[in-house]
Amino acid sequence: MARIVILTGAGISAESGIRTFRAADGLWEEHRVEDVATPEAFERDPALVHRFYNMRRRQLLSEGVQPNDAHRALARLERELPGQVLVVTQNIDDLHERGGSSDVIHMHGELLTSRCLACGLAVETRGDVDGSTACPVCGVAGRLRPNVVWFGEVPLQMDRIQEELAGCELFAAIGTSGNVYPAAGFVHFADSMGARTVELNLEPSRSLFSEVREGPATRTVPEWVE
Ligand code: BJW
Repeated sequence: MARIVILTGAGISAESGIRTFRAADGLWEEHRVEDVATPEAFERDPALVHRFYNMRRRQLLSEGVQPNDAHRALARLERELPGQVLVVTQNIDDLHERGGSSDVIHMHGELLTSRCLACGLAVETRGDVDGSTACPVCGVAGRLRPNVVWFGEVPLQMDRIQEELAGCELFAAIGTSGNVYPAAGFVHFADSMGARTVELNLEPSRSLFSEVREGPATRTVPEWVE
């Protein structure tokens, strides 16, 4: 069990060039994330939803998008305290792994895999997907969906997350607005189980944290880790 559980959100990747969801510029082609990140949206207009994730996958794989000092600082913390640091990320990018973290839970899924609705397997996806793309495992065409957790779906590895939150000494939330549950409720749960809680955010969420450090993640996270 980890002594330190760290929840990260879009804010930790913002300085790597990935847009957050709820900032003033958070709209994509005039759609709010709540309108494209649902099973109903995918049923209604799969081409639109594929376009959204294809655009984000291309951006993530572009040369300009690299892990930043905040991702690297968390990896350093894990190296210094082996087995005691767990990162639970809401992000679907792979910047924690590229930054050097190894114990990472992607509770909202991963952009670089798709799930085949015919065979049920998750398959690596680095190129564009559309309504006719065939599954590389079972060969069935047109049944791939982004391997991400949409509104109304159950986030991944919740049993382990709950266990780790119940047993941790310190819970930190970095760059997340606290708008989306169940992640938004982790601070209350960890606090009720006796953990110290700290928020690192550009614009703090006004949730109940015992400590708040305000500023960009590339400054606050390395300072906090030192
Ligand atoms: C910086 C920075 C810098 C910027 N440095 N910081 C009514 C009440 C309560 C709950 C519900 C309700 N109605 C429905 C629900 C449930 C629903 C929900 O929460 N809805 C809300 C809208 C109210 N939740 C769900 O449906 C979830 N499932 C669920 O609850 O299942 C039931 C269940 C749970 C548990 C056990 C069993 C059953 C699923 C939620 C899925 C969310 N999916 C998305 C999209 C998919 C992934 C993707 O495409 O990327 O996940 S939505 C989107 O929001 C994405 C993100 O992971 C998620 C969180 O966003 P995040 O990371 O907080 O980003 P922002 O943009 O909001 O904030 C950025 C922050 O960074 C800001 O604070 C900035 O200040 C900061 N910042 N620059 C530091 N440089």
